[in-house]
Amino acid sequence: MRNDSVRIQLPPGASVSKHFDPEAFRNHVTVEAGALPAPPLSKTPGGWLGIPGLCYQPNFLCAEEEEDLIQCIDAGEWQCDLKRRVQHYGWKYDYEARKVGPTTRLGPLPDWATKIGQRLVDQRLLAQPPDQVIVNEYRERQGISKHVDKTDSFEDGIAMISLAESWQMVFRLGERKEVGTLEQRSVTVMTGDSRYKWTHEIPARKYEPGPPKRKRHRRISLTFRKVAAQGNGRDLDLRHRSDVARHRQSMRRSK
Ligand SMILES: O=C(O)CCC(=O)C(=O)O
Repeated sequence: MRNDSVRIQLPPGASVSKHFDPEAFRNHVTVEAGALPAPPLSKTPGGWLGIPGLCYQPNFLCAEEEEDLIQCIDAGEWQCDLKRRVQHYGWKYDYEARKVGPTTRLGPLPDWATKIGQRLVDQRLLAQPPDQVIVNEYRERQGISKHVDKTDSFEDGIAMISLAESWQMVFRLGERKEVGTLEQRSVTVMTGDSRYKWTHEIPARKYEPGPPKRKRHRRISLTFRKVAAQGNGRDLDLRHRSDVARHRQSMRRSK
C-alpha cells in the first residue's frame, strides 16, 4: 500500500457507492481523531504569485459540491443595487457607509456556508470560523475594482471560493502587479501582507485572455470573512499609528 492510499476490505457482495473524500479523511485522522497534532496553516511557500500571505488551493470543492452550491445560491435572494448582483449572509456590508455595524447583523449563516466555513478551518486555511459571507455574481463584462477589504470591519484571513468559471484576479502593490487565475472550485485565501497591503480586483472585460481566449459568461464568488471585534488590536494599532503621525507633525510645527 502506498503512503497516501487507504485500503478498505469489504465483505463479499458489498460495494461502495459514496464519494470518498481523501482530504476529509486525512483531516479526520490528523485533526478529529487527535492522533497527531493539527497540520500547520496551509501556505504556499513565499505566498502564491510571490505575494506573502496569499494562498491558493485548486479543487477545494468537487464538481458535485459546486453544482449543489450554485443551486442553493440561485434559490437565495439577490440584491440588485450594485452593477453586479450580490447576496449577504451573517452581516450585511453597507456599501454606502463602507462598513458592517451593530445594526447590520442578519443572523447565523445558512447551513451551506457554515459547512464550508468549518472546512476552511479544518483544513487550516482560516484560523477562525467565518461569520460573514458575500456572494458576488459577475456576468460577462462585470468586475470589481481594486480594493483592500475594510480593515476595521473584517479580521485577517479572507477566503474567496470561485464557482462556474475560471477568471483572473489582479493583485497590486505600488508598481508591482501580479495576475493569477482563480480556477472554478478553487479557494484563494488572503492573510497578512496580501490582505492588508496588496489590492485585489477582477478586471471588467468581455474575454478571459487564456490561452485559449474565452468569452466570459458567469462567475460566482463566495467570500468568507470574520467580522472584526470593536476596538480589536489591529484597529488600536492603526489608531496608534495615526496618533504617532499626528504627534510627530505637531512636534515639527512647534520646532
Ligand atoms: O470575486 C472575488 O473572488 C473577490 C470578491 C471581492 O474582492 C470582494 O467581495 O471584496
